[in-house]
Amino acid sequence: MPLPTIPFDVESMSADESLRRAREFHAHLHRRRTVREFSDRPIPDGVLEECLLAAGTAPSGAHKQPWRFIVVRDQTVKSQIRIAAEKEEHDNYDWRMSEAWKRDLEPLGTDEHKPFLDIAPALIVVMALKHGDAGPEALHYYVHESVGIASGMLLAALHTAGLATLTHTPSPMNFLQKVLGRPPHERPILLIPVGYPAEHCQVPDLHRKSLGEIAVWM
Ligand code: IYR
Repeated sequence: MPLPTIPFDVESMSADESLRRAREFHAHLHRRRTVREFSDRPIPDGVLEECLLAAGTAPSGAHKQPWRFIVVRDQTVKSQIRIAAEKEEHDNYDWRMSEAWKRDLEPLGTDEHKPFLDIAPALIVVMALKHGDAGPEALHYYVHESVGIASGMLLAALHTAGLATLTHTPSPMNFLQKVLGRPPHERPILLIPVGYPAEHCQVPDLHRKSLGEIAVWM
């Protein structure tokens, strides 16, 4: 049975206004950077809640909303995550990653040490739900695509609220399920430390691809 419908509440604007907003949004997102040095300054009440609700507006396959966001603020749990992540990352940097991969990471200056997992006031673990909470019969569709879109919207929302993020991907990530005591149909996809950058935080001088490189017009 199709759902009842409601009028679509689109914001109408002039061509000038449209261009102005598009430019402003681009400039705003262009300032987002992955930050690896965090301060322990707390996040104001309510901000994470709103950003998660914003992420939850993402489109998803058959509107199944196949995501769950685990927000870790407890210092003991954060430390457990750091210890487990550093163990995996030690193996990654030691023997799991190819020489070419490590060369590609060199400009970013990453290594197996992850102090930000202790220091950032919150870690958001993005979970993909393989199926619904009701069981394997509650099918989900396009789970990775849906969760990827929601994660992008979450990063944009957090940036808009003046927060810094790090899209961290310790691999393999199954230790998170165990540390967090989550059920097997929740698969960790991303670990996002959130907070404020450390004083004098530096980021690599990256360059983003030009429009000519990222878009093809037909
Ligand atoms: N997960 C490792 C390695 C790593 C991989 C990629 I691809 C990056 O863009 C950055 C790091 C780590 O977090 O150190």
